[in-house]
Amino acid sequence: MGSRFGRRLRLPTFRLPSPSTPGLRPASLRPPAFSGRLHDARTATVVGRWLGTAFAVCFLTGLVSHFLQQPPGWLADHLPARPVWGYRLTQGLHVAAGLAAIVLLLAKLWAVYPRLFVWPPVRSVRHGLERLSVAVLVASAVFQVFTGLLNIAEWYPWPFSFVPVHYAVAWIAAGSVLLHLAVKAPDIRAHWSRRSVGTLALPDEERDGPDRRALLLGVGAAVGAVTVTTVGQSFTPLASLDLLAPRHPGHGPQGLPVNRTAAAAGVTGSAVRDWHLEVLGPRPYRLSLAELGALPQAEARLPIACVEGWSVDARWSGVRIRDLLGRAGAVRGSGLRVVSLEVAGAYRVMEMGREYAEDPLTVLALRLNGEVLSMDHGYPARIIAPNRPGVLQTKWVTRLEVL
Ligand SMILES: Nc1nc2c(c(=O)[nH]1)N[C@H]1C(S)=C(S)[C@@H](COP(=O)(O)O)O[C@H]1N2
Ligand SMILES: [Mo]
Repeated sequence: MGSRFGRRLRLPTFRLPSPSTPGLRPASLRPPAFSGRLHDARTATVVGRWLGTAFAVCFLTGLVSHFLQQPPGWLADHLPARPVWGYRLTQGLHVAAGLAAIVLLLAKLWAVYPRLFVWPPVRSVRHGLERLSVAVLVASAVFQVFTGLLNIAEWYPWPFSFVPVHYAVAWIAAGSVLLHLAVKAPDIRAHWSRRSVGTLALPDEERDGPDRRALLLGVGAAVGAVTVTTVGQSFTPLASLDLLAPRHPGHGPQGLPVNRTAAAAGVTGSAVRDWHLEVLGPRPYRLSLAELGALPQAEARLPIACVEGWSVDARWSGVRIRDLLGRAGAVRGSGLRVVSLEVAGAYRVMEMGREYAEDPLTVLALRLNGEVLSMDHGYPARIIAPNRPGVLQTKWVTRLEVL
């Protein structure tokens, strides 16, 4: 025990290359050689398991978000409007898993970094390819968590458009994770469990010990701290602990956050003064705000669930979309295009498949939590639909077109 204790506390030792070390490397480039358990394959496997799980959650929920936002034609009419909180859950998980992945990725890189600097850098074609795949894996993983983090802070210090690039690199990351798992399968199998046959056969110093348990506990605590201080942005019961997330579910006009304000969207008081809703279909018509308000009003308790991870429930009331479409002579099962007053912007025009258009909870909302919508929440009228990304909950609606 005494000798183990001693080894555990030993600082990283700087070993001179032994005669068997292949190739001599300039001393200035020589990395430390570690003799503890923190940089071995078992640590890499345990942290890798958590990181892999977080990445898998990010990838799958990211796909859900992608297909809800940009469905291919054959899918658009089959996207489900239930459960109403579906997107709130998947996107909340996407951002929470992405934030946890930052901590896990740093821990994983720290655990394996001595291997990233092996000398000589390439020993054979096979070794070269393996290292190339690790380079792609590290670059794409770092890119995804970095761009994702900056996106939730709405900071875009890059020349490309976030959504398509984040989506494309997700496939590169997923491919390189699978390749990495295949290449490392023997190591992963050997170190999967503390009781793995492979592990028992390892030298004493590679087995689990208090140092590794302390490291893993620390990483787990850091993940827990990041999660608990941010997840309240979408998981309302923990809203009071939401100290680090960019958004707080209760902060904003009418108790609801705003991403794009009316001012930012160029929607001014004069633009909405003589507002009319135009509905285009077999029997087109126009309604003033007063006429719209005089139609039968429906109420829906639905969340705004932003792609950036924040989400919050609210009580919306207005006219059912299916009633407005029926009045225009739309046949059952028609889709819908929605156009905003906003002059320019990626979310000025939105299309909605039939499951949403027919849903009794899909409403052209005039009121939020009992009050007339504020300008920032889309006055005079905005879309609210169940199980939809926030970006598709179009504000300042001026025209509906039956498709
Ligand atoms: N016309 C228009 N509608 C829009 C947006 C926009 O930029 N333009 N932003 C969307 C986004 S990203 C979100 S999350 C929701 C937020 O709604 P809120 O501002 O009322 O909370 O509005 C959506 N509606
Ligand atoms: Mo959003």
